[in-house]
Amino acid sequence: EDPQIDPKGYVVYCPCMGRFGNQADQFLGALAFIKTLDRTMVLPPWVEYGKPGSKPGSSQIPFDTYFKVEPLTKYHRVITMEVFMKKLAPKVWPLGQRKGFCHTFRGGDSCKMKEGNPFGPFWDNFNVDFDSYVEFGGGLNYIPSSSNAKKWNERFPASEYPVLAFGGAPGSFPVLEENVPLHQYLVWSDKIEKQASDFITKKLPEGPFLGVHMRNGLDWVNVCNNHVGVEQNRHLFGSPQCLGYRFEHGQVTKDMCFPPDDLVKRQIRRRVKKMKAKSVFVAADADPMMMVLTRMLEPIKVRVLQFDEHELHVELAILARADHYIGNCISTFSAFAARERGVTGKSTSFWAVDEVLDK
Ligand code: GFB
Repeated sequence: EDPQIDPKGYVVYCPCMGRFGNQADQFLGALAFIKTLDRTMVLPPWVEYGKPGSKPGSSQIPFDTYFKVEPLTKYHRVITMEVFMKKLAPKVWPLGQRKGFCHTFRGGDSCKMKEGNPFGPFWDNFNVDFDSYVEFGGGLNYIPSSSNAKKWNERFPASEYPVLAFGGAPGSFPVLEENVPLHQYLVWSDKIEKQASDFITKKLPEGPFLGVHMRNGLDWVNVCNNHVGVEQNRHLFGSPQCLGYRFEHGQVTKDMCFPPDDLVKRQIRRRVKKMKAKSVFVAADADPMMMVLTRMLEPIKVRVLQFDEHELHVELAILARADHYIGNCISTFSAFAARERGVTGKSTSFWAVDEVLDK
């Protein structure tokens, strides 16, 4: 059955900045903003880069590959981009009438929404070309407030502008404090959930398990070397999650960003003892320190495991279910699992800030 047309209009956008953790942070902001506009949110595919066997540039993975659509409808009206393009675009966003919106034109009268990667491949995936562009300028922004929404709707009424298309997510980065609880509407798809629970029941020994996330690849080393300690009271990616949005718990440190091996070992050992863990589940972008950790924990009969397929969504779903979790405060990837745990009141701490949030 074809979906009904929403007379209040739609918002579509490309999650064109960052990888999964960044896109998820901005997703929550976009969801909140689009709700204030009272338009239907078109759920964009996730943009992925450089997976083995995938096409060069970037790939667009349908939203519902990883998350259920239905729980989001409890918060607001949503539709996947695949369904929107197939069933509704021919009526509400026909060829010849596709306008792209941006804050400021980039040369002439264009938002250049298809220039470069992932921009071009994203819209091409849905055969979208923009016929004209609209500059919304200084008075309007993506803050999810009713006063801002009123200005948007006065300037761009749905009757005249049924679809607002943005070149990037209309949401803050990192996620605003008041939008963090929206994470409750992000529920893993059955496929991801099953892989996570199968791993937990089949691979992890019975008893409590500690989940840890390590961010130690080269890109990250560069972030920590070049951006930590540059300025006081400056957040770095996900850092509000442990420092507090107003730096209630201090400043970003090098150890928080890139904890030395000794610190990682100490923090894991202490936590394992405290919670009487039977196993430690490690997710890492680069080096999961398997040998070092196994050597340390084998004598006390604690197993160290990772998810061999190295599939980030399954790893996040496992981390979310751990009895305790240690994440990297700066990483928005770490933040995803921390938010999900927050929804169910599960405890989280962070490398080198264990003391602060050690509940
Ligand atoms: O998710 P993300 O935006 O979080 O980017 P950060 C990190 C990416 O690294 C993930 C991979 O999307 C994954 O592709 N990755 C990280 C992992 N940890 C794991 C893991 O445990 N398992 C697996 N399978 N993959 C920031 C970016 O990363 O890094 C910034 O958001 C910037 O935009 C900076 O690029 C260098 O916030 O951690």
